[in-house]
Amino acid sequence: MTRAISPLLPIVYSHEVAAAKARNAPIVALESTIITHGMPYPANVEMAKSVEAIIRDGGAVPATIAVIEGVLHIGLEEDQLQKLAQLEDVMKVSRADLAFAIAERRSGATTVAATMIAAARANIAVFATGGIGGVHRGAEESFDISADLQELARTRVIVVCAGAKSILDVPKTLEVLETAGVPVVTYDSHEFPAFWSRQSGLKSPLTLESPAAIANFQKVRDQLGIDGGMLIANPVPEEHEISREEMEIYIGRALSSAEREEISGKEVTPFLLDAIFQLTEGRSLKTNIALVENNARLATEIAVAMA
Ligand code: PSU
Ligand code: MN
Repeated sequence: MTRAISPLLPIVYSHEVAAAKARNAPIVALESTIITHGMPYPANVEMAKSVEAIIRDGGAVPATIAVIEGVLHIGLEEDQLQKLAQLEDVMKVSRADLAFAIAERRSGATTVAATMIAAARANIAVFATGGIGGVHRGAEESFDISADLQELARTRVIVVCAGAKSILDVPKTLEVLETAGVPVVTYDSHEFPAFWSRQSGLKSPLTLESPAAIANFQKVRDQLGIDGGMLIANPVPEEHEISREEMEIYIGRALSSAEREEISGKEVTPFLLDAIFQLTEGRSLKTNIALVENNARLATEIAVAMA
């Protein structure tokens, strides 16, 4: 149930996104939490710029989404992107707090869930990111399940990711997606990927082998009147992957420090990512950047195929 955007909502399109909308050109949405909470400066802004360039090269227009001083931005100008990447106290904004950030004139970086809401309101059908949030290990105690999963169930956006990070409980994450009726499609592989690694040991619920097939699948969902999003899992390119066995060691250590330091709620994901960055001496970050770039490429091909 998408309500029309109120003309009073403070929303601003970047110049290139406004032009793309006017000529009905393909657009790919991008989140901003990955910039502010997922990677250190200046690697974060370099990643954001290279991902935008990849989307332009593929014949679509990038729309990085963020809230800046209470205004919802669909697409950022370069100076805005530079500034956002260096902000210290930017909120991490999900479904629960997107409206809060706007109402209170705050600046907020959008998670997968909040980016999907904004993209759907702006009629953008495809969104590229790194990894989605999911069911955390130990969720049976902590109840820590990302709002990203519910958003995938309700909001019609195709989210291209590299699978679920193995800091999560990946089998439980797939179970919740199945319960919510979210198609999980792995691109060109029968195994669901685990972000830094191509392998998770889990079979992918669905597999498709071309952007055209993904676009066609979405078309049939639309014809059936099935709303909600879908998740495309795109395995990290082999030359950039860190094996599952090796990652397990770092993840175990990162999870122990999180427990020791009593990290909870929204801080969990950024804390673990940073701990793993330290433990791998920066290799995890290189892999993270490579997989986001790879996802931007595929998302662009899907957006072009849908146009
Ligand atoms: N995975 C990453 N980097 C990130 C995130 C996930 O590798 O920055 C962010 C995304 O924005 C995702 C959010 O939507 O973390 C999930 O957070 P939570 O588990 O608190 O919902
Ligand atoms: Mn959480």
